[in-house]
Amino acid sequence: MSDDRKVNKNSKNEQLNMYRVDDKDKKMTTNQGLKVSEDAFSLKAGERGPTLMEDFHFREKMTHFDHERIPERVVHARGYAAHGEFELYESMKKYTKAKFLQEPGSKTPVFVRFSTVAGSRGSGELARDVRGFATKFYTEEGNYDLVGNNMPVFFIQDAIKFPDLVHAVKPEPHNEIPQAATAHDTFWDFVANNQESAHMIMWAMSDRAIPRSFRMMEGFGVHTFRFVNEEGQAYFVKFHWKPTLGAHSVVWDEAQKINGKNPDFHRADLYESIDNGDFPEYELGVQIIDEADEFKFDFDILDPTKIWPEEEVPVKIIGKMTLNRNVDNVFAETEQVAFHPGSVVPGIDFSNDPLLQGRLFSYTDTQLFRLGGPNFHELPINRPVCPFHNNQRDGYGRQTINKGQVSYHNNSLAANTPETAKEDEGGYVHYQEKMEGRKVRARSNSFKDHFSQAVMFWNSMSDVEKEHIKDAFSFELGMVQSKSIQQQIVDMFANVDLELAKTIAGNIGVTEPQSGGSSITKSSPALSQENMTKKPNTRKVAVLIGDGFEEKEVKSVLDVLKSGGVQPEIISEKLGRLEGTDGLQLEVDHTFLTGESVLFDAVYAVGGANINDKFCEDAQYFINEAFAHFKPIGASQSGDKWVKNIIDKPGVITSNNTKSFASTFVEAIASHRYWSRQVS
Ligand code: HDE
Repeated sequence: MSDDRKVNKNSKNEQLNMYRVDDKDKKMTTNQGLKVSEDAFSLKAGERGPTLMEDFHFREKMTHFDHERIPERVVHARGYAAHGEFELYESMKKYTKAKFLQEPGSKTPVFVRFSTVAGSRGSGELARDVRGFATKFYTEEGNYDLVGNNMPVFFIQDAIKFPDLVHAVKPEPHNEIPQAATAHDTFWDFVANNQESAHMIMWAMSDRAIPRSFRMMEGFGVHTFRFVNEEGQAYFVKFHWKPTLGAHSVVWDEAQKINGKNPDFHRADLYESIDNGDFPEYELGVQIIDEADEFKFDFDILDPTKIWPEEEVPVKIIGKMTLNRNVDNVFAETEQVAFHPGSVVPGIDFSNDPLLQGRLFSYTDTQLFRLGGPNFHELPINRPVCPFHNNQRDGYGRQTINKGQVSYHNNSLAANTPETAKEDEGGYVHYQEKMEGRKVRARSNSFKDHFSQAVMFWNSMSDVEKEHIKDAFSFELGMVQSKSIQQQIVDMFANVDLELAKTIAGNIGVTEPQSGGSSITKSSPALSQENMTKKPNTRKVAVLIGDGFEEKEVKSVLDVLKSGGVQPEIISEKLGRLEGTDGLQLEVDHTFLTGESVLFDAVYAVGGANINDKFCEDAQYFINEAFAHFKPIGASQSGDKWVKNIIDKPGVITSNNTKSFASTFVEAIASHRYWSRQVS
């Protein structure tokens, strides 16, 4: 039998090349290949007469346009994606026979799509929401999809509730309000009536729901999966992505403003970073539990509303994914990509998590509708890099031209081929888990503790993260109309922390719960973003600068910023060039109209000898807003007039009062935010 499954490292890109078309410098043709002589005037009966049916070019152009849209994803509609590669650090041979996890140094092409969940395709990207983090590994054994989120737990424990959850979170059906938001009655009504959501709600109310960048968020497979090794031995496994830049967030006021100023903020950040060669990187981590230890924990390891605390089950880092290539065409790749948690390779298997089990049905079903038939695996972005052979035939949009007479199994006309593969030939064999039980519509008692880990999450937050959670609840419930729902939620979260519940009750004007709280003191430091890597790399600094700037000082600061990996962008009253004291010219990137403070990580206030009052006003506004969002602010000698009132506050640095100003400023930028302005 021929072995046509050998693939090379760049095969996905090479495969895509077969489909890439560059229309530049070409003659225009119809879809039948006929050269077109006129594209601006339809064919008419006389110059002022009616358009003729005969105009096949007009009809083809218009018909194609009329059919350009496909249904958006029912959830995760707003997304953005990039290509990259995964490199293995350490062999996982002991735990799994998956080929792409065997050889240290081996590389596998990947495609990753990030998304928000609730909003429609055109919604703002800074919504308070979960982020999808879906990865397709194009392995030589077929596609493996790790379809995860940026939060490690989920709202519900059984997939049968998913349509209810999604109906509740989507805009309310009678008026289609609000878009991309959980801050409304039906969502919170669902929460109050489905207390299993408590842990996930704590995550959704935390800073994790408003990430600074797709490049700065963790990813989680959420469910418990199985690794199976060559000997047939199985382990429970959870997957983690850890961004090398650390996980960071914006503040809520900023998120809302960014949605107005630049609703494409996250996609632009990803696109530009890859374009600039600042490739986003995420390390892959696995938590592994021996089968024998399945019942050793104080939670059920199959419950998707529970994490395995990293302090109890360490995350083993096994490789790194680098996103290094933007898509060529968003529709063809990002929109048409079809993920499925059931796309696995030998060595990776499922657990009985009832949420996962339901997903295994839903994803194919949704693709059939969204991509218009059963041949979506033939779309260039979805094709595995290894060949595929079976007896499936026909259907809308079929591209493969299957040769021969036989399209059934078993057969003798084609010597019973395509033939099934034995396990030692790479055939996928489901893990032979021993099963027993009665058919019941029920949930295990071991899934019924809904609050212990919500409390652990709360215990693990820093003071400022707790403040943000209180504010988030107060905002969300402040938008809810029903007093009864507000009260039910406050009472529900009294089970997590009494003071949290009382604060929310006070803010939204409902009765403070008198009892509640928890005796659980367990915490998991790994859950706080405050404890994560902080780096200056790729942070954007707004340089507020005008004509006649102090050249020597500015140039040396900009050099240090750049060598620290920081990206300064020049902001002034008008576009064009600015001139320094000794003739140095700087090109302006944005005016105060297009370059708002919420779009930057820090500000460097410079000014110049020839600025006007308007510049001063705009700069002051810019700096005040950055200060209110806890951002580092650096001021040059001439810029220090704008920081007079805040000069003694944390994270405000001037070249007048700091010796090694530039490097101190870079450190300040690395620290992300100066929360002590809020809590002190
Ligand atoms: Fe999904 N989910 N989901 N989901 N999900 C979809 O598939 C579904 C769940 C996730 O960028 C849909 O192609 C059910 C958990 C991501 O294309 C749909 C349940 C997690 C994406 C679907 C869940 C996810 C989706 C909509 C409850 C994290 C976007 C369009 C059991 C582990 C993938 C589509 C992309 C998309 C169903 C719960 C992640 C309808 C039934 C838990 C990242 O099939």
